[in-house]
Amino acid sequence: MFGWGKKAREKKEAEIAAREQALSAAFFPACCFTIIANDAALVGEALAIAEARAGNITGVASIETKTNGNEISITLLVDPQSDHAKDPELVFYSARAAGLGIAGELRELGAVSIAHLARGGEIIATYPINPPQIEDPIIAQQGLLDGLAKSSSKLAEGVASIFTKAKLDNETLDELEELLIMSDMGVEAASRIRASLATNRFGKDIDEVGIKEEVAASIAASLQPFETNTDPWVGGTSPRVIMFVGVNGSGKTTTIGKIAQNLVDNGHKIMLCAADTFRAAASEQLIVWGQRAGVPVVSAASGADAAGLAFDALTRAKAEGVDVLLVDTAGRLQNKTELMAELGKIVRVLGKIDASAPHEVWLVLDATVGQNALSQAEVFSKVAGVTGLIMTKLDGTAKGGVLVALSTAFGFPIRFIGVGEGVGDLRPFSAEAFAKALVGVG
Ligand SMILES: Nc1nc2c(ncn2[C@@H]2O[C@H](COP(=O)(O)OP(=O)(O)O)[C@@H](O)[C@H]2O)c(=O)[nH]1
Ligand SMILES: [Mg+2]
Repeated sequence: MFGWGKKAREKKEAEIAAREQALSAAFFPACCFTIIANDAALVGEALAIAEARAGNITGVASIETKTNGNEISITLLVDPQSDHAKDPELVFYSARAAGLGIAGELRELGAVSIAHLARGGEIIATYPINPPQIEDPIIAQQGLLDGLAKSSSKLAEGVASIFTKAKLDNETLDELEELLIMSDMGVEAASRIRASLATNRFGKDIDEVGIKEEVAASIAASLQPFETNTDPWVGGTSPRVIMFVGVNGSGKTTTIGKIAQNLVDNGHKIMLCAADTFRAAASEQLIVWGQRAGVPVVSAASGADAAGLAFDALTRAKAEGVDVLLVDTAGRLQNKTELMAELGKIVRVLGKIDASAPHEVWLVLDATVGQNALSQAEVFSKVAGVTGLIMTKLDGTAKGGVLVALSTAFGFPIRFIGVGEGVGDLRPFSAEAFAKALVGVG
């Protein structure tokens, strides 16, 4: 009796084991393309394009196709025994990138979206896929503003009004120190400059030009270590991926546009990625800059997954032999947690294609925010691993002195300064030129 019972149990266990094995050997879904043909007559053509592309995506072992009226769905299946089974998310991102190709070929025939699927086939999220728009370049307007001239005036005027005595005394030094602090340079740098001036000129004859030169030299010396001579566009793996971070309105998109044009003019092959998918206007603005420079812009509908888009862009950039990929990002500081998660995900996903990407993360800061730049630098350096600084809007009334405080506090190399809205209004950072302009000496 017991023997009979044991056999039945063994049989049942063997059945379960066989079913489990069959299940684990079965291909599982990673994602699903949904293609809506514009016209019932176009379904066959759209299906042929999509099937041919979908079958060639990395990690895809097989595809399942269904049509329902004008709607085609193509599910991409992964072999559980393959390496890709360990990272189905990667198959999804590769498929998203391939989806751009499908969307590009479908143009007149239909629209495509992609759903990210869990192993059991449930939909995790659905994203539209839009082919990048590449149109004829238009001539960019040159900025009319003349560089740093305005920004220097306040500090320059201040210095001129202080040094009215014949000899340098403590009272004059106090006033200078206060003026430097007021110009956002920070207490530490201001007292360092005061000390160097006291050492070199105390009790000696002073004249306005001489003092300005002394102050400028002292500022230049403190900024010198943050001037960088390394070429950020070459070296390491290709394409170089440079990500731009910073709060809304700091000048990221504009700076990317300026850099793109400069790189194109110098013979580099460039691609832009509009990973600020938060607002439609943000992508449109980058597309306009892309058109001016005549470079492709990888973009998506607003609300699309920024990390997925960055992945698509790098996949394309690699396939097309692009030298430099410039990635724009959103900067909603109001919700730091979400921002951190999004920027972190972009970095992680780019690293799936190239472990060293992004090669640079540049923090774009608006000079007109003064001391606030310090807290922005703190947040972004924590979130995104900043490798360099760009300060914009130094053509206005801004006290660019905060750059001195920033360098002292964070030690980031300073890459560029923005001195206007036009394409030509970007300068590589030079400690000496910056210091002289700030103080107003020629
Ligand atoms: N005057 C001046 N305006 C700038 C500069 N850089 C950017 N802007 C302007 O600042 C505004 C916000 O720039 P945008 O690139 O959209 O900032 P984002 O939100 O960080 O991408 C735009 O009106 C730009 O034209 C600059 O160096 N000087
Ligand atoms: Mg922007």
